[in-house]
Amino acid sequence: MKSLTKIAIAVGAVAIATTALAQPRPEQFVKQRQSALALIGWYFGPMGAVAKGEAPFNKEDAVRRTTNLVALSKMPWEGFVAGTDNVGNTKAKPEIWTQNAKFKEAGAKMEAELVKLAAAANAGNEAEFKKQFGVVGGTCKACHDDFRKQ
Ligand code: ASC
Repeated sequence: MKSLTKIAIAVGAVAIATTALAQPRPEQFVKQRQSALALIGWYFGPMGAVAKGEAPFNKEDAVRRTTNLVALSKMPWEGFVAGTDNVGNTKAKPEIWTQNAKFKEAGAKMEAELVKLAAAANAGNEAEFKKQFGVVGGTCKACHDDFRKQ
């Protein structure tokens, strides 16, 4: 095979692969958002014991968790693409798309409150951290109440 032909085939293969990456299947969007939200629960949940005074405040752990959470909180939203409200085992309510501005606002609220939680952790401010944990939990709950099937 001529090398020019080989190059042409290689370029074509890369183009096909890129197209596949750019257009995930509906189930992959569901998996993306569920994975991000599961990780958010993983890093957030155990701090509840600290907020309740059942476990000691550990600055290093709080910083590690909230640093991860600030990054993770930006991720679920791109998985909520239109047409994925009835795919697989999703609990997404149709309101996510029919009231999309409200949904986006709820997500942005969680992101903003997590930034404040991370700031309290970085400052080693235990009292503020415990208070702000409750505020963040409230943003989780508010969005679940409105946009997640039980
Ligand atoms: C969590 C978790 C949620 C929220 C929610 C807050 O740790 O997994 O879904 O907090 O329970 O009300």
